[in-house]
Amino acid sequence: MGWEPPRPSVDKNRNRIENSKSGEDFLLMHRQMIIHVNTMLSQIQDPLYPKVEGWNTIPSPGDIDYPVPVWNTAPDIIKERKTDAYYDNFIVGWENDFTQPEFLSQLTLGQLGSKLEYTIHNAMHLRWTSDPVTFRPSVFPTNAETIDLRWDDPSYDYLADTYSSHVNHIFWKLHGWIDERIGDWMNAHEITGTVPWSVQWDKNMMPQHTIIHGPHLMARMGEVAEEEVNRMVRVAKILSKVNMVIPFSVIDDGMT
Ligand SMILES: [Cu+2]
Repeated sequence: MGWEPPRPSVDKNRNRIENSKSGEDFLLMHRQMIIHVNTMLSQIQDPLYPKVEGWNTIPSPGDIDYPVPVWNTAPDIIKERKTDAYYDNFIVGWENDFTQPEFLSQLTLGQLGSKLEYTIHNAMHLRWTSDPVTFRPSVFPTNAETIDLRWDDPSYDYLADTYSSHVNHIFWKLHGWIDERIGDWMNAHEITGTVPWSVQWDKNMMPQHTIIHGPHLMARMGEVAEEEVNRMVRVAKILSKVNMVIPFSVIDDGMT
């Protein structure tokens, strides 16, 4: 659909590139997502969910509100991150570092984003994921239109798949926590005012006034289904090739 990071976060051997600006991309893209969602939430006006609120502290083992989902047959990398030992040996130390002015003052914003992404962030995604039961076949990004619509059902909210993780409510808890680290970093560097980004991330962002209510969308999908979806895909493909944001009138029409 044209979403593409402006620079890679890892090299061809999957080693992290900490001194590129990809760490800023990580932080800024997710901050834009949170702003976008908060705009939608303010229009929906659900008193039970007025805005995204991240974890203040990362839930410890045995937390009643955010238990670690049990998944006995999980791949080893996920199983390991779900253990109490992993929390004690890794998460506690990371959480401590990433909230410490002394640690944060040694890092550029890009280094902070890169370190966060590949340590505590990835671990939280895997730790709080549930068993998806069936796995979405991996599709090369340029063939995005071949992804079956069944994976768009909100019940597919696998936290370890970038296609669906944002549908899972835990996504907003953990990314809210990540987002707060930007403020900690600014305090550590005694920077006030706006965040000194050296990157931009607005090429393919949907306009902020766009809003789709779930039930309306579902009803509408039933009516116009394939033709409209195909048209949206074509529009998105064109948008990906131009360096500007065009109001997404196809979605706006009748669905807001
Ligand atoms: Cu994430």
